[in-house]
Order: sequence, then C-alpha cells, then structure tokens
Amino acid sequence: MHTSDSATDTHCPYCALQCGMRLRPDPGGATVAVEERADFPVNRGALCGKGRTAPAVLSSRVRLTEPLVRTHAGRLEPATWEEALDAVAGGLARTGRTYGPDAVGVFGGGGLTNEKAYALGKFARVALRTSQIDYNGRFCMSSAAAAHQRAFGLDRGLPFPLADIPRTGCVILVGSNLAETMPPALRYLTELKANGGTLIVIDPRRTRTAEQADLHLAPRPGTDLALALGLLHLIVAEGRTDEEFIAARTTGWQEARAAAMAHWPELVERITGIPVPRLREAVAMFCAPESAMVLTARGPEQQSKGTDTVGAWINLCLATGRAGRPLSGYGCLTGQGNGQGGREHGQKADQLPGYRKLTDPAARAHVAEVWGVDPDSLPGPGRSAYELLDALGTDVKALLLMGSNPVVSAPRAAHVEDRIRSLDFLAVADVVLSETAALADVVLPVTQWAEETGTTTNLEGRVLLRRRALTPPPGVRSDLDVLHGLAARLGVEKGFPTEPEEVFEELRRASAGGPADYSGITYARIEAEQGVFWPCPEGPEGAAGSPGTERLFLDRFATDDGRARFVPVSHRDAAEVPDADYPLLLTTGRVVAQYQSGAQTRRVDELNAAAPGPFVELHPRLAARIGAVDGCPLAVTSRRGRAVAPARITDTIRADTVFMPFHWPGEGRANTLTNPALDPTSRMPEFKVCAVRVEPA
Ligand SMILES: Nc1nc2c(c(=O)[nH]1)N[C@H]1C(S)=C(S)[C@@H](COP(=O)(O)OP(=O)(O)OC[C@H]3O[C@@H](n4cnc5c(=O)[nH]c(N)nc54)[C@H](O)[C@@H]3O)O[C@H]1N2
Ligand SMILES: Nc1nc2c(c(=O)[nH]1)N[C@H]1C(S)=C(S)[C@@H](COP(=O)(O)OP(=O)(O)OC[C@H]3O[C@@H](n4cnc5c(=O)[nH]c(N)nc54)[C@H](O)[C@@H]3O)O[C@H]1N2
Ligand code: SF4
Ligand SMILES: [Mo]
Repeated sequence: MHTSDSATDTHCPYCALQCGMRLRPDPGGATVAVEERADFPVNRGALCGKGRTAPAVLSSRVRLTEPLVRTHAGRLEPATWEEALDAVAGGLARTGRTYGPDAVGVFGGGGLTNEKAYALGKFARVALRTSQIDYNGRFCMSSAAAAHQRAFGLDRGLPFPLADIPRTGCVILVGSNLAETMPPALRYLTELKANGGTLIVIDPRRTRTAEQADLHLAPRPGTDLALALGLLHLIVAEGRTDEEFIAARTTGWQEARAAAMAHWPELVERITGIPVPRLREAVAMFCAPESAMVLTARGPEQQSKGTDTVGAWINLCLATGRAGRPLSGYGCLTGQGNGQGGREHGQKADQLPGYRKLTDPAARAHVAEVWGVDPDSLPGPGRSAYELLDALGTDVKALLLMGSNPVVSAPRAAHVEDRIRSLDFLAVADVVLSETAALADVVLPVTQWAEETGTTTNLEGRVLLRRRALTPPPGVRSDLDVLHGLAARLGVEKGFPTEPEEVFEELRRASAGGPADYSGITYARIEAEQGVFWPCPEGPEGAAGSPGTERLFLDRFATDDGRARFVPVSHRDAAEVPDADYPLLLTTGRVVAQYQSGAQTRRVDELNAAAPGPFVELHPRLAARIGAVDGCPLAVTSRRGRAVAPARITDTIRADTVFMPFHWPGEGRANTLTNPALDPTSRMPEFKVCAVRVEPA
C-alpha cells in the first residue's frame, strides 16, 4: 500500500494495539514523519505520544550504529561485523563445547516480529541445540495464557475484535489502565458508555481509566482472586447463573461452584477491602444486560496466583453464559507490540511454532520435518524467564539476548544484574545501548521497525504487516541477518534466511495444523484485508482457505469435547503480606509517556519532558503518618533492596499501598524491590504485590 508520494503504511513499534500509521520520508531521506492513517480500523488515525515520536529513536544520535566488542581492558570498542559475529559465535560455541549445549541460554522478547521470534526459537533448538530459551512475555501475559489454555483449550488475547466492545452491555476491566497504556483504545469504552453500556474498573488506584467507570472498585493489591470468587458467590446466591449455558457448553461447574460458595461476601470484604454493597452493585451491573465482557490486564495477572485469578474471572463469565456468544466473553489485553504472536512461534521454553507443545511427539515430528532435522535432535522444554535469569553464571554460562532489557525490567533486578554480570559471555542485539547491553561482551546494532518488514499479531489476534519505509543507516543489520550469520558460523548454513517474507512462508508451514495456524495468511492477504485473524488454515490444493477467525468459540470451545472447562480455584494470600517490618504494599506499573524499561522512550526528549523520572505515589494520610511532603525523596525498602524516588502525594491510591512505575534504572528502579515469587503454572513473577517500608530518605 505505498501511496503515490512514497509514504508507507505501517504500524507503531510499541504496544499491542499496533496502531496503524503512515510514514513519510523527510526530504533528506534520513528519517520519516508520522502521519495519521484513518483507514486502519483499530485506532482510526489516533496515536499516543509514544507512537507519534517513535521516529526520534531512528536517528543516529541516540542509537547504535556499529557493533561493539569488549576489549581486554574491559571497554566496549567499535568492531567490524565480521569480528563481532565471530566473537559471538565463538563465545556461544566455546561454552557449549565446554559445558554442554544447555549452558548456552537465549532470551527473547514479545516486541520481536513473528519472523524474528520464530527464527530465534529455531536458532536455539537447531543451531545451539539448547533447551534454555525463554522470553520477556513470561513477565507479561503468561498467566492469562495459561488460564486461557486451561479453560478454552486455546490462547488468544481477545476472542473478538475491539470493535465489539462498544456494543456489549457491560465491561469489567480488571487491572488495566488503558487510558495510559493504550490511549487510542479508550475510545471503545467511551463509545460503550455512549451506547448505554456500563463500565466497572477494578484497580487499587483511581487511574485515568478508573475515572471513566460507572463503578470503581479499589481492592487491596493481590486480592482479585477473592474478589472474583465473591462476585460468583453472589451470582449463585442471587440465582443469576445461566444453567442452560452451563449444561450445554461447559464442564466442571459443581466443583467450581463449591469453591466459590466458600467465599462469603463478608469474608471477601475483609480480604479485598471492598464493602459488600459495592460487590452487589457490581453483580447487578454485570448481570443486567444481555451481554457482557471481562477484560484483564497486568493488575490481576502479574501475581503469584495470576493463573487462578484469571481462571476465577473466566468462571464468572461461564457461570453467567457470557462466553462463546456474540458480544460476550473473557479477554486479556496483551501488552507488547507482538505480545500475541511472540508467544505463538517458539521462543517460549516449552513451545514449538504454531503454539505447539515441545513435549508432543506429533508436534516435534511436524516441525522437525519443516526444519529438515531429526525430531530426536530437538531439545526438551527449558526454564521459565526468571528461572533462566536466576541460573545465569551457574548452570547457564553464556547468553544471547534479543529484545529485552532485564536489568531494568526483571523482578529482583539487583540480583538479576549480578547474575548477568557473572556470565562468562553475554551478547546483546539491540537498537540502543540499553542497561543490559552495556554489560555485554558483544553488542550487535540492529535495524528497527521503520527500517524492516515483518508481521506482528495484535491483541485481537489480527496478524499485521509492518513495512520498511526507510533505508537503515550503514552499520546496522537486521536480527534475521544476525541469526543467519551466527548459524553459518555454528555450521548451520541453511535454514536461516534473511528475507522476512521467506521466514514467514516457512512459519506458515511450521504452524499449519497447530492451534495458532497461520498457514492461510500471506503478506499479500494482510495488506489487502487490514490484517487477518488467526486461526487461518490454508485450504486444500486449489480451494479457498479460511477467511480468518475474527470471533472465537461461538460454536464450540477449542477443547477436545468442545466445552469450556470450569476450574475450581480458591483464594490464597500473596507470597508476601505486610508485617511489622514491611507494613505497606508496593504495586508497580506504567505511565503513559514511557515504554517498558524505557530503553527506547527515555531517548525521546518530548517523552522525557512529560515523564522525567521515577516517583512513589502515596495517599495523603500515609504521607502525613510518615512525614512525607510532595516531591521529597522517599526510601522504599523491601526484602530485596532499597529504592529512592520523589514522593507524589495523591488521594487516588489506597492508603495501605504505594505505587511505582518501573521504567527507570538506577536509584529509583522499582524492580530492585519486587518479589520474584512465581505462579506455579505460568511461572509469572509477582510484579504487582510485595511488602515494603517507606520513609523519607
Ligand atoms: N505507556 C505505556 N504503555 C504500555 C506499556 C508501557 O510500558 N508504557 N507497556 C505495554 C505492555 S508490555 C503491557 S503488558 C501493557 C500493560 O498494561 P496495563 O496492565 O494497563 O498496565 P500496568 O500499569 O502494568 O497495570 C495496570 C493497572 O493495574 C493496577 N494494579 C496494580 N496492582 C493490582 C492488583 O493487585 N489488582 C488489580 N486489579 N489491579 C492492580 C495498577 O494500579 C495499574 O493501574 O501496557 C502496554 N502499553
Ligand atoms: N515492576 C514491574 N516490572 C515489570 C512489569 C511491571 O508491570 N512491573 N511488566 C513486565 C512486562 S509486562 C514486560 S512486557 C516487561 C518488558 O520489559 P523488557 O523486556 O525490558 O522490554 P523493553 O523495555 O521493551 O525492552 C526491549 C529491548 O529490546 C530493544 N528492542 C526493541 N525492538 C527490538 C528488535 O526488534 N530487536 C532487538 N534485538 N531489540 C529490540 C529495545 O531497545 C529494548 O532495549 O517488563 C516487565 N517488568
Ligand atoms: S497506543 Fe500503543 S500502538 Fe498506539 S501509538 Fe501508542 S504505543 Fe503505539
Ligand atoms: Mo508486557
């Protein structure tokens, strides 16, 4: 879809909304200007400040433009690509030879395109033969993914397009601050209300999103599971279940019902801090209309019981017949640009492309055939992201990192930083010198979004094409080039093409027949149709293939018997609860102007002006008790460490809770404090709740 004057239609490099945008080359040709692109249905031209300013990161002033190799003196010095790739291949191969293939780790990212995520997973299994690969999506949507699989037999963020939201009757938004994390999507909630629908927001803070709500419930962090169970208890007690739906389309209701009935409203009030009348109000609002949705984001998911918590919200939908029907259902708002596709094509520890299981012999045989290798040569499942980072320097002695900045974004970050420093060898591919890249032995400067082509899958399961709009500066290469060059040096000459479309064609075949089937999707179709929703199987020889699947589960769920599975869940405490030494709860999250570890957005002047640094949000009553005034430095201490950042006093937060955004390194790094307690199923760390002490520094 090149327009006549050579502007290019593409998508934003950042979050899972994957807003459409048009890039117009500047007269000099060195960079591009962002223009609205009203034809793309998801954002209809609207962009947030991050998307609008994304081209600033393309300029060589802030980015890496030559490979860096650490010298004997310990400094990172410019090197040629040959030297840098030789050094990386040498470092990885030496480690593998000395300690075995599993001593080499790979860490990927949910921001990588489908082609890169696919190639990275293949590189680990085929070129390195290591099982030790995982990615930052483990920190992001893994709990929702696990709960989706358990209940529905399939994991796609939203089972319906965003455009369905304004037409439902009620939306419960749990722990999502989308007014700041996906600003153009706020429109869907505004339209919902304009159409007479209601909005319930559940967040310990009265966020900009919560301000839009008809009902805002502010639970104590880490208590969403009790809250959902309490609502289900009331639904049963008030006779509001949909018995016909339960009988026809689900299994396991009796056990789930019994578990919910043990959560009396008064008990739930005590656990969550939400008065029973408010719980009743929520039930009435949710159950009154014909249709309703529950959408979760990181608030309830980033907990050591995130999978069960999401399961409890799914149970609520199933018990009221609000799933597998038009305009109803449970959905998870994914996070990173390719948060959805990045979790489907093999960079996960337990996964093969097409969302296949690495432990399934048929899946291994299918993918091994596409890859032209012996199925027995494929390693088994590896460790989850935090467990992998925690093993660095012990079992895992060399690491290749692509698309993450764990020194800032991992839980218990000071420990993770120590682990990274203790590696024998670290190679990082990045567009900027992130805090993690700064620790590397070799840094590989790669092309970025506007300079390369590739597909991403947005939060709706819509596969999109990002298109190259600009010639990259000399000196940088694509991630696909990097993997090609490394594989060749490791003795694997074939199978790592550098052309994205060639990789996608292979991905199509590898995913064919899997849960996330992309075989019917082509670059040409994506362009012609404003994206294609998976699953999208290819038709038999000569016949038309699937049109793509915009809405899931309307006829059957993706389980063997086609029924959704209730899972009985019960509330349990967070891994850490307040005590005399650490009497407060810390929760963490985002602000609108910074993205993730900030590696990219902290390099954009306009965004830094809007959000210059970390802060500690606290209630005026708490501030008065500890003697804090607005702007004074506060020391926040947990069992992991101490962080210092200025106080931001506001009555929009619970008085027993403080909030810190996690976008910054250094003294104000929120992740110095966070607890790496893991969810037993999803291995998601508990970013959203730990116990802390707060005092003026
Ligand atoms: N500006 C910006 N936008 C982004 C990103 C970014 O870094 N910056 N990152 C992208 C990515 S990868 C992701 S995953 C998404 C995340 O998108 P969101 O999930 O919307 O973002 P968060 O701020 O992490 O958390 C959302 C809310 O959860 C609340 N919360 C905290 N603890 C609890 C709890 O125990 N229960 C409940 N119910 N709520 C709680 C917080 O107060 C916060 O308002 O955003 C995407 N968009
Ligand atoms: N306390 C706390 N911590 C959190 C969270 C929280 O809510 N609270 N949220 C968690 C969540 S949901 C997430 S998703 C993680 C995210 O945290 P990170 O995994 O650190 O994500 P980013 O900061 O996006 O890091 C991406 C890195 O890859 C680089 N990069 C971007 N595109 C490419 C590319 O195409 N190729 C290569 N090679 N590099 C690229 C960027 O410059 C950047 O350095 O943080 C988690 N950490
Ligand atoms: S909402 Fe997300 S995809 Fe849209 S412009 Fe902002 S960061 Fe980019
Ligand atoms: Mo995320």
